[in-house]
Amino acid sequence: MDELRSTAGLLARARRVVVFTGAGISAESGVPTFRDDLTGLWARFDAEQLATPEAFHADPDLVWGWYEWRRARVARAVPNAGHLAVAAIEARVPHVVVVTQNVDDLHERAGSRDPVHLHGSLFAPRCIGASGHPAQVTALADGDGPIPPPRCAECGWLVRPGVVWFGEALPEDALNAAVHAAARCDVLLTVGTSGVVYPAAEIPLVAARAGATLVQVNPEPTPLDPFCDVSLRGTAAQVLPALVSAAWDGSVQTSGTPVSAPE
Ligand code: BJW
Repeated sequence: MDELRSTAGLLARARRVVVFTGAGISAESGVPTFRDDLTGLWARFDAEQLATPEAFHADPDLVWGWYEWRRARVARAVPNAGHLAVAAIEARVPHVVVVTQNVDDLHERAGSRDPVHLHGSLFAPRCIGASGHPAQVTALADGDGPIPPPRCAECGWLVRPGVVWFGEALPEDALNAAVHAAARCDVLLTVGTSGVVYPAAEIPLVAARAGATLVQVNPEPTPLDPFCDVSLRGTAAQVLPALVSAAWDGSVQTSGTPVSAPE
C-alpha cells in the first residue's frame, strides 16, 4: 500500500511518462497473453512457431486462420479498467506516450490518443509483395481452423497479417518514437509484459539508463525486475485504477519538487 501511494505521488508529479504495455494488459479483456497455452483447435500449436514468416510460407491457411480467429476474438473484446486507467493518465500528465507490443486495438478504444504499436496490428493486413502495401480485407472471418488468406486486389500476391513476426524488423518510425520517448521520460510504467522479446524489451532499459524511475505492474516476476525501482504485484485492471485514484483523487501528496524532465 505504501509502495502504491509513493508511486502514485511520483506519477502525479511527473511531466513525461511512458506507458509500455504487453499482452497482460489485455488479459482481463479475455484476450489470451502470447505465452498462455493455446486452446481449442489451436492447443497443439506453439504461438512462437506460428508467429514466423517460415510458418506462413509453409502453411498460409493455418497461420491466416489463427490470426483471423484472434482478430475476431479481439473485435468482440472490450477495453478493461487497466486500458481506461492508461487513458486517464494521458488525460492528467502533460506528456504521455503509450508504447504497446500488443497487436489489438484496446488502447485506442479506451481513449488513448496515438499508441505506438511496436509489433503491428491485427487490423492492418498487407500484401506479401516487396512493397508490403496495406491490403483491404473486408470480411471478418470467424472460423476456428485454417482459412486461405485472400489475394491482394492490386497485385494478386497473398495477403498476410500486418504484424511483426520473429526475425522481422520492427517498424522504424515506431521503434524510433519509443526510444525517443523512453530516453526523455521521468517515469516509465511497464505493464503486463514478460520482457523477453527484443528489441521491445530494451525500451524500459533505455529509460532506466537515462535516469527515469521504472515502475512495473505484473502479477508475476519478470526479467525486468532487477531494473525496476518499484514492482507492483497485481493485475493491470486492479493496480492501474488504484494508482490513478491514489495519484489524483487527493489521497496522496501531489505537490513538492517535480520529477526532473529534460526538455
Ligand atoms: C498480466 C496479467 C494481468 C498476465 N495484468 N499482467 C536479443 C536477444 C535474444 C533474442 C533476440 C535479441 N534481439 C532479437 C532477438 C530475436 C527475437 C527475440 O526477441 N526472441 C526472444 C523470444 C528470445 N526478436 C525478433 O525476432 C524481433 N525482430 C528482430 O530482432 O529483427 C532483427 C532484424 C533487424 C533488421 C532487419 C531484419 C531483422 C521481432 C520480434 C517480434 C515479436 N512479435 C510477437 C508476435 C506479434 C504478432 C502476434 O501477436 O502474433 O509479438 S512475439 C510476442 O511476444 C508478441 C508480443 O508483443 C511479444 C511480447 O510478449 P508480451 O506482450 O510480453 O506477452 P507474454 O505473453 O510474453 O507475457 C505476458 C505477461 O503479462 C506475463 O509477464 C504475465 O505475468 C503478465 N500478465 N496477466 C498484468 N491481468
